[in-house]
Amino acid sequence: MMRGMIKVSTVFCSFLLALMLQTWFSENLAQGSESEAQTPIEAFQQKRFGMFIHWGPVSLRGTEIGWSRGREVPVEEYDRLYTQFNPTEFDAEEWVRLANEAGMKYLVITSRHHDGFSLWDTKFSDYKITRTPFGRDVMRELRDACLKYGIEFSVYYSLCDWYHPDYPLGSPGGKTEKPRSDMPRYYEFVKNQTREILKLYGPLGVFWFDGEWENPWTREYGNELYAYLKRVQPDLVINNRVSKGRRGMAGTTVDIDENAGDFDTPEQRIGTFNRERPWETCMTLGKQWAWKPGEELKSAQESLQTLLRVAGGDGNLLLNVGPRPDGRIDPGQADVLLEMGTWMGRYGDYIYGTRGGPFKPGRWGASTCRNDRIYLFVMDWPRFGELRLPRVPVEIVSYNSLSQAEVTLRQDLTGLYLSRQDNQVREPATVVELRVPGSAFDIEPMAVEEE
Ligand code: JFZ
Repeated sequence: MMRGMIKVSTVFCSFLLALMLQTWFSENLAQGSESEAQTPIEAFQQKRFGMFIHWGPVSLRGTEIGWSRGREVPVEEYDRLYTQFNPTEFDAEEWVRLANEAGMKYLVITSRHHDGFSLWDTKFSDYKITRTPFGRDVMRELRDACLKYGIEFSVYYSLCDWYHPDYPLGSPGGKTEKPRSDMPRYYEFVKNQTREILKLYGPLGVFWFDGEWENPWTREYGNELYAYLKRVQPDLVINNRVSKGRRGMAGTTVDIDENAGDFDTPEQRIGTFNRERPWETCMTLGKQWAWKPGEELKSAQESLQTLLRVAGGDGNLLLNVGPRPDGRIDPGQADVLLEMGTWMGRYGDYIYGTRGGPFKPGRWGASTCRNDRIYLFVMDWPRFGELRLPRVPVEIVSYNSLSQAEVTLRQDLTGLYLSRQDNQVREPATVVELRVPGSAFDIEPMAVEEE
């Protein structure tokens, strides 16, 4: 039966009543199973969309954080930038309001990147934000703003440090060796700083580690740090870059039983469909993580389609902004996020708290599901005729278009066929809701054949 009932008989009425009762039970009883988070990692997954922030004194030069030290910017000059760093326009609430208006549910700030500069008032280093002309504890202000606006505060922390004398490797890019390093003492520094962050600014949502790929950092250090921090904050979520399992930019985890980490971290790409292992794509709006003047940015439509394909793969999207040296987020970056937020304000409910699938993402689009609903996000209609989706082993009870586009769905033994009444393209997607009997999540995920 598709939308609208054509004729009604007594038998059909009783069937309809039974179906309505089943739907009511499936909606209410299943509610707890899919929309209330049972564990910290499930709560993380349900957020689906977060703001990444890469910021530091390097924004004065507009070059890449960490990586430009000893390349575009001589080491001595890079390390003196903090003496001029005075972002007087910084307003933590403005940043957090932007995240909120974009539809982002968590925020990850670079507390200390590969350049060793700390964005908080750490007692374990003098190379920090409170020793700049600005003098304020940025992380304290961001955390407080996140609490005020209901955005979960999380922290990026680099395990490599090309500035710190005890860390064996230096700039450019870890390609040099320091004369008198002391890795055991550096590891104690890392434990002290990470514990300090949890004590001063916790509880955190996520400790987002990075910089683990270099030789001085070992699996033993990573696995011990993971266990240590989980003892300090048991419900903390930690990514797979704390240990040595992360496989390059793909961000998946090798030897998952040997390498600590709660989720995979594909970078600058949409991760592969995976419901068994939590994952999060991190991505820049331009090409550079830290602010770069005049950089070309991805559009809101492209970024939304990335979010839909990531959520459709059962992943999260951590989308990055690089604030300016004066403390403001570039209006160009803010505009993209605000345009995303307008769409998310209307359709976000079909992304937050859903699971990916059952139709796997592709050029065609993506799908999410929750309880007895499947949400289709059609991004690429066939030039002629209908969009064919694989056959599902249940009868679609009803469907309706959640966008303005008028769509028609028919089902037969060969699959689901979706057509639209007009050729109007709806950016970033035409959204269609399907209702199925029972749990949509239980439908076996299927790939969609692309033309
Ligand atoms: C890392 C950082 O280097 C980068 O600056 C940014 O913070 C990003 C989120 O994380 O990027 C890397 C580093 C190493 C690899 C991939 C991405 N690697 O070894 O494949």
